[in-house]
Amino acid sequence: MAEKWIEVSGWVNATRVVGRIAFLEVIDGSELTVYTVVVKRDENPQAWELAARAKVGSAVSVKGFVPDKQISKRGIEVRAREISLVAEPVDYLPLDPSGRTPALLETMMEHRYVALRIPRQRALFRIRALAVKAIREFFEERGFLEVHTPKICGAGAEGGATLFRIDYFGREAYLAQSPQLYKQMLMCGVSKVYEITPYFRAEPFSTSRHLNESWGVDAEMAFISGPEDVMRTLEGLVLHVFERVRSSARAELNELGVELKMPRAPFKRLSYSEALEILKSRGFDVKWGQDLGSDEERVLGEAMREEGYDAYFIVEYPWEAKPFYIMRRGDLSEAFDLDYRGLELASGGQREHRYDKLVENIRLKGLNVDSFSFYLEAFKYGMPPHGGFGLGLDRLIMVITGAQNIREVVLFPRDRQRLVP
Ligand code: AMO
Repeated sequence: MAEKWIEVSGWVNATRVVGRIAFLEVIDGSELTVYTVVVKRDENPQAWELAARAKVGSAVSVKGFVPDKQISKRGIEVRAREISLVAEPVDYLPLDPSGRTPALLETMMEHRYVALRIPRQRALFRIRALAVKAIREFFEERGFLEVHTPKICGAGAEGGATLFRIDYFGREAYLAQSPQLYKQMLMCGVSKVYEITPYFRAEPFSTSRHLNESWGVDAEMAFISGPEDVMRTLEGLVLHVFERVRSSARAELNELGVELKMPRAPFKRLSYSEALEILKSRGFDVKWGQDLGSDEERVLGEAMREEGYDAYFIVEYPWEAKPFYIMRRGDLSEAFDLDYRGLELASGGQREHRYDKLVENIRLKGLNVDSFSFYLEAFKYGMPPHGGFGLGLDRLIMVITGAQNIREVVLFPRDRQRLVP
C-alpha cells in the first residue's frame, strides 16, 4: 500500500515536542478519528516551528502523508508537509479536549462545543443522531406519516401542574407538553402518524431523569384492535434502534465501553396488580390506583432483571392513575408504560375514540369540556379506534449509552437552574 495524501482541518487536542520532532493530536470533529500529526524539524523547519508553538485548542489545517508504516500508537499518523493556523484560542480552554483529564458534567454543559472535541463526548451525540435516523427508518418503512404539530397551544393534555404558561397576545397559552391532542385529532383522516418533538414540562423537581425541555418520539395509529397492537409497534421500534446502534455505531460504543445487548423479546407484559405484588414482597406498599414512583420503578426493574428482562411493559393500569384520553375498562384502563431496568422510557395506550365517552372522561377527571372543544370536534366525524405512545428520546439514549444523568445526552439541557447556554 502506498502513502496516502491527506488534508485535515480540525482542532489541536494535545501537543508534544520530543527533541526535533513535534507531535500534534488533531481531531476533525466529524467521526471519532484522532490524527497524530508528526513534524520533523530537519525535514520541514517552517511547519515544525508552527507545530512546536501551537496551543492546545487551536484550529489548524494540515496537509501531509499517511505513511505506509504507522509508528504512532494513537490515531492515524500524518507526516505533515504544511500546517496553517486557522484560529488561536484567546483564553485558556475550560477543559482538556483530549479527555485525558476528566471534566465535570457541569463544565461540559457550560462549554458543550469544546466538550464535543472529546471523542467520548462525540460518541454520545453520534449515537443520538444515529438513533433518530433509525427511528425515522422504522416509521417510514411502515407507512407512518411524519407530522409537526403546534408547540404553542391553547390546552394541555398531560395535567395542569406541568404547564408552562405564556402570554399569547394577551391570551393565556401553553408550551406543548406533548403532541397528544393533535396526533389523536389526525386519526380522523390519517391512519398512522409519528412526530419527533420537544416536550415542555414545568416539572417542579431536579432529578437525573427529568428535564423541562425533553424530546419525545410520538406515534399514533388508527384501526387498532387493542393496546397490544401499539405495544408491538413500540417494541419493534426499540429493538430496531438497538439493532441499528449495535451494527452501525461500533466505534462509538467501543469508545464508551458499552456492550449493548439486545433486550429479551418479546418484552415481558406485567400487570399493574402483579407489579404491586412484587413491590409488596420487597417492602414497598403502593396503594392500588397510585402511580409508581422512581424508587418503586427501580425495585421493579431489579425484579425483572432477575427474570431476565431488561425491558418490560406494565399493563392494566387503574384508570384513575391515567389521563382522560385513555380508554377505560371498568376500574382499569387500556394504558401501558414501557420501562427499561427501572427507568420509564415510554407510555401509551388505546384512546377513548367514542365522542360521548370521551366527554364523560373529561368530566370525570374534573376538567373543563369547553377548553377541549377543538379536540372533541375531531371525534364527531368517524373517529376510528386508535392508540399510540410517547417515547422519551433522551431516556432512550441514556439507556443505550449507559449515561447516568439525562443531561449527559442533551447538548444544552433545560432544567430548573439552566436557561443558558
Ligand atoms: P408521558 O407523560 O409518560 O406520556 O411522556 C412520555 C415519555 O416522555 C418522557 N418524558 C420525559 N423525559 C424527560 N424529562 C421529562 N420531564 C419528561 N416527561 C416525559 C418519558 C415518558 O415515558 N401523551 C403521552 C404519551 C402517549 O400516551 O402517547 C405522554 O406524554 O420517557
